[in-house]
Amino acid sequence: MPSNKVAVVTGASSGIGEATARRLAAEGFHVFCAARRADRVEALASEIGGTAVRCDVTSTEDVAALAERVGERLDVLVNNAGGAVGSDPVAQADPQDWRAMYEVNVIGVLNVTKALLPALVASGAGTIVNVGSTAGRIAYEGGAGYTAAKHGTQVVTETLRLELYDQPVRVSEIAPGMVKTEEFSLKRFGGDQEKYDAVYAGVAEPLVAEDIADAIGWVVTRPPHVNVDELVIRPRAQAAQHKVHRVFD
Ligand code: 8X3
Repeated sequence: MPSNKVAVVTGASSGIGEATARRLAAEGFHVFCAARRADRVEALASEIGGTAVRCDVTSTEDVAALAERVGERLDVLVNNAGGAVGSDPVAQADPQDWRAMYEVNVIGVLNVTKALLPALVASGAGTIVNVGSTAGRIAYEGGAGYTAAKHGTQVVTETLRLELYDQPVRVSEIAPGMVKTEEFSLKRFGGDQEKYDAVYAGVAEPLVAEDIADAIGWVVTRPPHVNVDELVIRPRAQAAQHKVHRVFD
């Protein structure tokens, strides 16, 4: 179990980010829990003995303040903040939705990585884990804005690994498929509960946030010479994006 190690998790106010912050704290990390919603990360940080930082990853000022709080040394960065906005086909899609998705899923990763890279290098064995998606591997109807953004997350991750090949920093991507969290699909569908329910309908066991946190915990606790490039993780019921086993009584 690592000791005196420090991690940053963005988007830590709920879902995969929150579960990852808990998991890394259980692994012995001091976790900086970063998110826009200060009240939620404050509650989480006090529970796990971490530090809460109010941070919108699309704001360079917020990210600079995060880097300032973290200081000179950082062991693990989990770029988890991200998400989907809307599910319109290309013919009807709103460019504002697409810009918002690119901002958080790609520019957000850029902002936070740039700001924290010196501290990761200074640790002598840093790890960056970017939370991508199976949406960064495939295409599906109504998903172009999100899949384009998550393909971006994937390519940025790959590029970073090439650029840091001679640095003491590992770069990994976790690409989850169907994960049932309280907010992801609800936000995507603008709070439409029926559409949210339809995503998971008849799927007895979708992944949960803890399943992804478990994978991230494993990736970052491998010996420093082991770089897990990428993990694609789906529930057993989802053989492929469109191939989901649903059972209705
Ligand atoms: C979430 C996976 O299937 O909603 O990143 O695109 S999916």
